[in-house]
Amino acid sequence: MGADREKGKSRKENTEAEIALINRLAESEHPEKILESAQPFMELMSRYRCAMMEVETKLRVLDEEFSLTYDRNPFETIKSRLKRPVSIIEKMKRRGYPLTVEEIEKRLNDIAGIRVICSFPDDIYRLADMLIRQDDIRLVQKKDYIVSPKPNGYRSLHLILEVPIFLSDSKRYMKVEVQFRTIAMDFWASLDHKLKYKKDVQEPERIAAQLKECADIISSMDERMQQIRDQIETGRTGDGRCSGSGPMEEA
Ligand code: 0O2
Repeated sequence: MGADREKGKSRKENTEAEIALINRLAESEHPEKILESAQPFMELMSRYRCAMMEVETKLRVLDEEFSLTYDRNPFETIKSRLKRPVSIIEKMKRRGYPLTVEEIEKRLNDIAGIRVICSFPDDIYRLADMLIRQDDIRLVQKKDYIVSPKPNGYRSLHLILEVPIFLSDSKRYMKVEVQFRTIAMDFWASLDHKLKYKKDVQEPERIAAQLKECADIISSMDERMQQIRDQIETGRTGDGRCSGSGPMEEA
């Protein structure tokens, strides 16, 4: 009974603290500084960091095994990042969601982000499939911008995954966004990103049109490079026939 009263009291104090925090955030010129110092927010970010480490380790384990099976590494690099508090606040505000730790966790899929850069498009799908098939991973969403590129030419495979993290007294599923791209797609996306964030660009429409053209070139180049790699690995000719005689089996 006394414990219940205590629990009720601390819940009330939590709510009051949350309201006070939201008010301070709304009034402050640097809300990210306040959010950074808030304990529940810090705990949330720490859980995302753990989830990111989990997925990154899974990818590195797959890399190890893949390189033995296929005699090459499925990816060139992995980059991990936690979304900055200021970007979290901006995205929540832009979408009109309340600024609470619970809402942040519920609404945003990309706080923990991993970018996997592969050499060839088929390695992207092979790696993504191997990851999704793991029985502790839940696939929340798959956006295939390689099969269906964005109108500006953006191409990547995006997965939203949930991965369990084991804390001292509980197990929590946390969301991690994994973006898979080829080196060429990544090269394109970084230039496109500059266009998005640079304010004083002259003739942005013309630049966007040039970027779209480059995206198409990159797409056929990725395909061509993959075909050449297949020819090197299997001894096929460029027109899809084996370099030896006899009928050709389909890839
Ligand atoms: P940053 O700075 O890279 O983090 P959702 O997150 O699922 O609620 P959203 O944001 O529409 O909805 O998801 P989507 O379309 O999957 O895109 C998320 C991320 O993909 C972006 O994150 C970019 O990293 C990347 N992306 C998507 N479209 C483009 C594009 O046209 N060009 C480039 N360069 N990157 C793109 P952020 O938060 O926008 O940016």
